[in-house]
Amino acid sequence: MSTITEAKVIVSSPGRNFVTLKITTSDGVVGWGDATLNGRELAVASYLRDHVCPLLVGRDPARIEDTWSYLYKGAYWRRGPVTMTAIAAVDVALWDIKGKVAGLPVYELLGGRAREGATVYGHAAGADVPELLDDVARFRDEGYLAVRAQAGLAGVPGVYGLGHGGEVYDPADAALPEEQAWSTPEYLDQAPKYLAAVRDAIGPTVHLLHDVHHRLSPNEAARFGRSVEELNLFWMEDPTPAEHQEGFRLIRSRTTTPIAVGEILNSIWDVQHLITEQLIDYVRTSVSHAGGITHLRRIFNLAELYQVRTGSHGATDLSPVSLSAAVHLDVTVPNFGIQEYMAHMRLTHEVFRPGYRFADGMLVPSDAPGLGVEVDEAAAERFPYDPKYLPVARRLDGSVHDW
Ligand code: EZ4
Ligand code: CO
Repeated sequence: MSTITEAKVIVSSPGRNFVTLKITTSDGVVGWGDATLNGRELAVASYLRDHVCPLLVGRDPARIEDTWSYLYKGAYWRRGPVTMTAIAAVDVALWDIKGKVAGLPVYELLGGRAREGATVYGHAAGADVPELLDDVARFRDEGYLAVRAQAGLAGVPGVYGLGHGGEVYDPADAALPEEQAWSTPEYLDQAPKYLAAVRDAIGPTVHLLHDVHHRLSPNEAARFGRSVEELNLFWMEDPTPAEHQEGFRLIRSRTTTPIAVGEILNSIWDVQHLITEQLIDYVRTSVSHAGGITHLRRIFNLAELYQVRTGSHGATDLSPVSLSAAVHLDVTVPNFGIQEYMAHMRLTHEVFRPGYRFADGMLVPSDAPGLGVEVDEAAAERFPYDPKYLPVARRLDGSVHDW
């Protein structure tokens, strides 16, 4: 029997921080997993190094389900972003190994392709409307079929979704959390106007998405959804914080604008009522933060029963290892909706060499065995951990708001 001989955690910052798990077997097969939790990277690194890696050595790498249950039930302490990200990294690395052992890409192990590739959306943003329209046009020129639009609000410095002029937008940009301003009245006034300008520019059929980023109450979100109904958004994302799943019933009953939720949720239990009560249209849980391929597939299968489609989180804080795993799963599930795709920066690709490629508005998975992603450990050592935090939002009266 093949056994796991080593499980090693690599913390590296090629352009941004990533936590990567490398599992090696007695046959010399290597599998990769992503354990990056933005702004809380070292907590997951410690969870893995101190509490999980010692339990993996000697185990059969083929027993993915057993290892998943062992780590989930065996911890006693269930769910939560740190635990579920750590389990995800192990799970994804074991799927990578299983594919390499079988000589098959992971999507073949998951039942084979149901589509040629995963349609993706890119992130367009601008400080004002003309800048946003230019950015939207750039994505259209690059062949994207779907684009997310975020713009600055006049009179409100530093709202979510705007870059600082770097190569790509990354909100975790400061050694200590940056403080940004927020005004719900300005947002409710200005956002529908800039989204209307984008819809006008791109025509009726390009998919247009928007991230509210947890900023509204259920009633405000209902009002927002109504005010953009004629713009035919593909979705409004995270209209209100999702700890309160019942809050979505109010939004749902008052607007037909589709709703997407789940990037900060970690388990099937966190999305159970959102799905079974049909309170959302798209579930955004990801491979890396919701327990890996094994658990995310369960969430997607549950969603299929209720006509909820997938729309996984895929920002730059999910490493190319996660994105590879996401694309393998995306092409196999019947209820695929869309995949978020923020292309990683050049430096990131000095460490991670993913096999997926962008074509016809889709990410097409690699046909190589396993996940088809290579990680250059020597290159990773050139980029030590660099503390970076997500911003905090304050209302104009100084009180803390949801960021
Ligand atoms: O703020 O990934 O839809 N995408 C997003 C992201 C998140 C970051 C947090 O780590 O909301 O930009
Ligand atoms: Co989001």
